[in-house]
Amino acid sequence: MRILVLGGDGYLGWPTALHLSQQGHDVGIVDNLIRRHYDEEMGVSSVVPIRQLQRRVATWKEVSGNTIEPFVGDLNDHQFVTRVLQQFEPEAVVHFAEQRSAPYSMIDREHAVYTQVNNVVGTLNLLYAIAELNPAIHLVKLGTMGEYGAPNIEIEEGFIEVTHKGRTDLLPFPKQPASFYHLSKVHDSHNIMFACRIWGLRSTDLNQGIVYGQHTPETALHADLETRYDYDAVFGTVLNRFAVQAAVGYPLTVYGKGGQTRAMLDIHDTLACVELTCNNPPAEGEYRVFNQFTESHSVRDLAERVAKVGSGIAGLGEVRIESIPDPRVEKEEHYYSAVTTKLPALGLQPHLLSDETIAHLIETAVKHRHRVNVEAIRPTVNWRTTKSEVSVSGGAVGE
Ligand code: NAD
Ligand code: USQ
Repeated sequence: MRILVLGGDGYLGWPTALHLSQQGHDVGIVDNLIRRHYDEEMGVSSVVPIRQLQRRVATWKEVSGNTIEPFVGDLNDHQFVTRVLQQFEPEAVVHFAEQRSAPYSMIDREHAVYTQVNNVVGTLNLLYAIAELNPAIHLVKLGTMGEYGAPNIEIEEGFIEVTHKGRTDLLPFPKQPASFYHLSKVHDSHNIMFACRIWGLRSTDLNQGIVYGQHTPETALHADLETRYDYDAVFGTVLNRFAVQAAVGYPLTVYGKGGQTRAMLDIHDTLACVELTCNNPPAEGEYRVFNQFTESHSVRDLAERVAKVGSGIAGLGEVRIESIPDPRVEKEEHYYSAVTTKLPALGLQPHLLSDETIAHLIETAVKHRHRVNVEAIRPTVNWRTTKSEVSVSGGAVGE
């Protein structure tokens, strides 16, 4: 299949592109490299050094014999989007290319506006280009479990049957997102569903949980193929952050009571879910939602797992946990249960969180711990204010 991976220079897009290429698909990458500039803006960088896109692609050709075609440009530039689709002629477009940090979107007005414009307009440009050039293209869109929030009822897979005043309908599951970033995903979902309805497009919205892990079979083949590993308070996600904190002797930063429970998955399963989805496209006009996660954990449980594993690693000493005031506005103790049946039905074999995976993450961070800026660990973005002070110096766009 010819598959275009948008956001293919990012944490998930790069290993997904490698995986699809390794499986024999013809892969192209689109990215405007903005993620590397957020690092400069925030004064941080990935714990594991990442190479420039051209070098990554050249090394992949040397290692695998496969070509990945890179297109550098912005999805907000609709002429660029049209040109790339015309040139590459994809059968599937996997869309990872958005600003994906909740704290980044909550820094101030400018960052909220940037996030929503970047994400919503980029996706709209893509929908128009697909409708005009080839409506048969399968749009595989990365959404997020956070679109649903944490309701006090079970979260269904995209839709819920509602009976109201004696009448019944299947309706989109209610959305209660917890940041302007998560809201951008909700807006995207509505736009995609509408485009499928009016133009007969076909799309799968992958409502993905929080991803953890850094190695995949393909990234492990060469140091130039490594993907990002973020630990800072703006772009680091919770389990990856805890692993780096354990590696540098920083007490694990549990926000508030730590009862926040989230759907999660190993990075290996992200790659498998995307491939299964590409291989099983929806019908013309169909808009599907798959809940893409394999397990749920509370933040406190994750911290306890990391502390236990970290404390057993020679040279790290006892890993401590610290409860710090929650910089976000969110429920700190709540019911959480979500359905996921569609990806397992297509054959997903989950990699559940193991002590080995946690140890591997910590050991990877130990190897590169000289690169960690401990100042970047403490959260600086506060949901309760309209303007937060964040670090603005240093950082590297890639090595
Ligand atoms: P990332 O920031 O590492 O990668 C996103 C990539 O998209 C970056 O390389 C960036 O330069 C590029 N990009 C952003 N805006 C663009 C634009 N306008 N034009 C072209 N390129 C653009 O993020 P990630 O962690 O790899 O996440 C990828 C996707 O998966 C995101 O949509 C995110 O919302 C979703 N997701 C991520 C996680 C997670 O835990 N990382 C969980 C659920 C969903
Ligand atoms: N948290 C802590 N301590 C930390 C960091 C986070 O307690 O040091 C808590 C947060 O308060 C939150 C939870 O952990 O309750 C998850 O935070 P996160 O930063 O790991 O994840 P989130 O902001 O939800 O965003 C990440 C990705 C985003 C993706 C989302 C999936 O950055 O792109 O959409 O996970 S989901 O959570 O399902 O929406």
